[in-house]
Amino acid sequence: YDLWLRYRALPAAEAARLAPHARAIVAPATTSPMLDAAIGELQRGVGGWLGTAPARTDEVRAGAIVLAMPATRGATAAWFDGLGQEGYRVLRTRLEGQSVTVIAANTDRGLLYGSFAYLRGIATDGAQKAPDLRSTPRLPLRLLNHWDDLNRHVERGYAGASIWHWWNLPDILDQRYTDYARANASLGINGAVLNNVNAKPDILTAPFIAKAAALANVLRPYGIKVYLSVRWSTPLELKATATADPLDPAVAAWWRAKSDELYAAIPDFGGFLVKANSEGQPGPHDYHRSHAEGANMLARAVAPHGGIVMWRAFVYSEDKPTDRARQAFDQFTPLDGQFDKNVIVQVKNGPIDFQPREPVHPLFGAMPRTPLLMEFQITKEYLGFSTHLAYLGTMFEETLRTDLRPGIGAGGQAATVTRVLDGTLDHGQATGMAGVANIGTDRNWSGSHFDQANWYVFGRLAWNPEAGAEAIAREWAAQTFSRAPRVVDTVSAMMMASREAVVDYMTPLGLHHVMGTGHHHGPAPWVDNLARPDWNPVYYHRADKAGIGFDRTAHGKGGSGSAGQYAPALARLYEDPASTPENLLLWFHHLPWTYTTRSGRPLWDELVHRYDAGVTAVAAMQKQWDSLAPYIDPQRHADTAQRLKVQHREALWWRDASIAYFQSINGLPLPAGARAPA
Ligand code: GCW
Repeated sequence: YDLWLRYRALPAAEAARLAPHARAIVAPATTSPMLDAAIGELQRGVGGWLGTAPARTDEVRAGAIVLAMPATRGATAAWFDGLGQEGYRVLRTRLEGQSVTVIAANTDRGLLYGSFAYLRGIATDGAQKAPDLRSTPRLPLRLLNHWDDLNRHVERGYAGASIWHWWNLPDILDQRYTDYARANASLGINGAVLNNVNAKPDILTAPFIAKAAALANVLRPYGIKVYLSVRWSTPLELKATATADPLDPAVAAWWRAKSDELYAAIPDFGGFLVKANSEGQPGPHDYHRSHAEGANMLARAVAPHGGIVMWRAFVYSEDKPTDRARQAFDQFTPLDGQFDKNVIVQVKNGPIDFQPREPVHPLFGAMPRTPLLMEFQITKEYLGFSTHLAYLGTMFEETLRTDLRPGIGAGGQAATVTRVLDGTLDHGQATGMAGVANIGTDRNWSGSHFDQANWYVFGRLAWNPEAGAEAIAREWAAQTFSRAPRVVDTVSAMMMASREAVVDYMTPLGLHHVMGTGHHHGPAPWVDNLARPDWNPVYYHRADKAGIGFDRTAHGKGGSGSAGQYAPALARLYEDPASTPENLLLWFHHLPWTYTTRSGRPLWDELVHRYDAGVTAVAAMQKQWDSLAPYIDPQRHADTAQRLKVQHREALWWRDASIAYFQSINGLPLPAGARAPA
């Protein structure tokens, strides 16, 4: 339950190092809820480690932790240089003649983040070095998207029910809300969309606004703004208007009045998230209006209050059977430049749907006049739910570091996806990242202990997209399990290899969308009887007697052309199998089973080899985890071991079912040396 904020009693030697430097907390006299939250956390942390919490005082004394703002007596101006509104500096120094630890920031929000950074530093190094930290966030919007329904079901949730207890709100405030806010603040997450993008009109009725306002009150001291997902047709369904046409004045007036009502209840309300004309959701297309016309109408309703609209680009047509991977690009690029200033288009990391591996979404880098927000999925809809161990840090990092214009930046800075988000590539406006949360009422919050790491790494990368998945895995492991080098090395090694293992046993070489229909757990590459062709796995792998893969090139026979949606330098790579990264080979190409892969093996043999490698990697994780039994508490050790056992069984299932199915199509024998199906 404590996540990475465990604060257990320190071993004597470490406590002896920390105690002389954490004797009291000196804070600015003017107090605020955020400052109180920072002080409360420092007391909780140091109190947990040392047995007694340092008292708050306004007098600088030796060994104190001083929360300093520019007006603090004796403060050095240089501490605050370049910290902006959210950054912090932590250092050991002298103040008024006393040796102290300073946490410096321009704002109480910066002090809150600095306090958590100070605590993280001690939790990861055992108070060995004097703290010396400085950080500012690279992206302003660091958001969780909850796909939580108002009946507490969580869409694609694998960690219990929704933590939002809608029928007890607004009067009864669960302690979990505060602990949720603390965990997010420790990462710098500063916004939460409370409800599912498949939204219900009810969320905008007075009772639910009161409930959301009560949550906003709990989250505010931790620097977290509340946002809501809204259903396009809300005024129509609430029978307040006769249409939901965005150009109808009555519709616009309804949204304006609704926004005023929201801001009266939640003065710092963040804005709306919208899924429109996607998977059956209503939207402006129902009235022959564009996404831009729809988004702008809503944007104008919240603009007077400083609110934003996050308009999702997750769309694929119901009636035009073109390659699903190209449809968002086709629909949205013509709208570049048509969105109001306070609209941000929210784009999933890849063009299909949160697969274990996808190429980057072609909209990144293709909307130079529109700010784009990254949407990652923290909950593992397509990666084995909360049963399979898969650390997503490597996947997020792969997307963020993708060079959208390879070769072009030679000599300069690469055109990475991160630079689309921080605004330095094109349009100049920094946006951020949204993560579809994996949080629920399970005692461990995320379904499994290791899934806590995916919440953690999302938050840390949203703060600094260049932080490095491995460094983040190590600091998470140290805070969550133990600082013992053996534990940190082994746990982080498991994590770093884990996502590739999933790719290997589920969707090697660029295969995708071959999971069981609807629930998306387990293999089902054979399914071809669903209502829409683009829901069927066979549509995506296209295996036949001669070969396998989806031809997305421009020139190939029947190629869908989606490779050509990338900037020319990247498109060129993807157009040719020889230059396509092998891990995306079958995403972009339909190739004969005999095609020679980089290992020298024919494609069929390579595929079988990868399935095998995935299973072997899971067995290796089991061994690594077993070796840690002496270092990890029995409850968490056993829970993880059980999940790894299921993962191993299901990896075998994936391998054997996939191989058997593809053999039924190609009639090829198992390559020499491959393991016979278990
Ligand atoms: O990933 C898919 C899911 C749907 C989800 C949709 C979306 C909220 O299977 O459950 O709906 O994407 O992102 O809108």
